[in-house]
Amino acid sequence: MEIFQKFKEKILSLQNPTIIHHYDTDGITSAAIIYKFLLEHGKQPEIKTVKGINRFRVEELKDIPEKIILDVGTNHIDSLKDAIVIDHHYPLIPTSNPNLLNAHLIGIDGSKSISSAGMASLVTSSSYSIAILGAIGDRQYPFLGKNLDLLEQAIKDREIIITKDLKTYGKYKRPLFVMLSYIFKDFALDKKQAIKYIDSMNIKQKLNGIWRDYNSLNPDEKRVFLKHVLEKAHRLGILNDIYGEILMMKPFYNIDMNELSSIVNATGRKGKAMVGIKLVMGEKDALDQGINIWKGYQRDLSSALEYAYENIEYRNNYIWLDGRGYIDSSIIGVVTSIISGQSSNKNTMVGVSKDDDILKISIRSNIIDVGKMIDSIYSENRLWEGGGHTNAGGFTIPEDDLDKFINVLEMKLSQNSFKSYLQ
Ligand SMILES: [Mn+2]
Repeated sequence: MEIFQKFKEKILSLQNPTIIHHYDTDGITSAAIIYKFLLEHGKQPEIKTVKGINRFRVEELKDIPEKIILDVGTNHIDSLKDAIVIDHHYPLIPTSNPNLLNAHLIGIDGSKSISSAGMASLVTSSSYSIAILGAIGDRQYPFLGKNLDLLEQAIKDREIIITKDLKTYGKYKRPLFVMLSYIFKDFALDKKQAIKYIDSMNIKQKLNGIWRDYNSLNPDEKRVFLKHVLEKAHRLGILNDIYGEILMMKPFYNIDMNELSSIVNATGRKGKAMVGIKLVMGEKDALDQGINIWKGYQRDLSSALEYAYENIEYRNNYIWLDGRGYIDSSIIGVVTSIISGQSSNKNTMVGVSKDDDILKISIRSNIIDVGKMIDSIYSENRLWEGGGHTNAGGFTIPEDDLDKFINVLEMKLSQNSFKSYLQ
């Protein structure tokens, strides 16, 4: 489309651009695509990573000259002075700013069929595999529409290969028993059982004192190992969850793209997005750094979950988690998702965390349409910025407004009202 060419020219016309990007996988992959493209055209772009843009953050960003904003910014473009925004989030406010390239405004469904990384790859006509990694990060599968076109292009260019294998985490650089603890609950609770189980297959678990990983097994060992693991998974009814089609991208043919996406996501959330950017640009050294960051992120996540389990409150129509001061705003969303998803009952869960005096509120539900309820609250109070989809969404509000916010939320969730937001 002509519009992508127009934005290609726009970003190439900048002298010393600053790339401002969202800190998740899609934001990082978008940044990598634009960064790589600008480097190839002799520019030296700066990079700035943000957790999000809300009206409190606009002030610190608006005076940066020659901004290219990726995977955030649609709703603030008019206050961001000449910023070029490439995004796929649904615009909450009507705008006809010529510097906004938003999927929804050019007839592409940005929630399902393209990520910001996909938009960036169409602008630069490059990096189709990185675009797919962005879509995986935003959980846009099965691939539809533009994502499917990008995947086909990446396969044609031999940037992505598809094969069948374990879909689990930890095939690269994690001991076999650790990898199995991600698959089987009994092994998660008792790692010694996992070690015994692998011993029973006559597979050597250490080489020169170092634990071996799945990728280092020879074909015979792999066959034996898979036979046992797949049988166990079949007995437990989780075979399709752990085995099937996987995607791998150049030059990381020993790690699947789902896992790569988790690693990249962790780099951003731990304040090391540059490692993620170098990683998706294909620097092999960055992979080991990324894995170490991912391990640290997993530790943060388990201590946040521990805190959450001890502190959740079952209120009338929802589960409440106040993580202020204990759970980082980069983690509250995933913690809320995990706890809400683990409950066998239908539930709505609300988690809150704090950045300075701004609160991040995460809402998850399998009863009400979260996006619909958020839109309704936002339409009544434009100072509480929010957005979401059917099952997940959230708000950014000033801390002083918390009591008022809870009142509004409880009213929306009350017996009389919540029927209008059913999924
Ligand atoms: Mn995105």
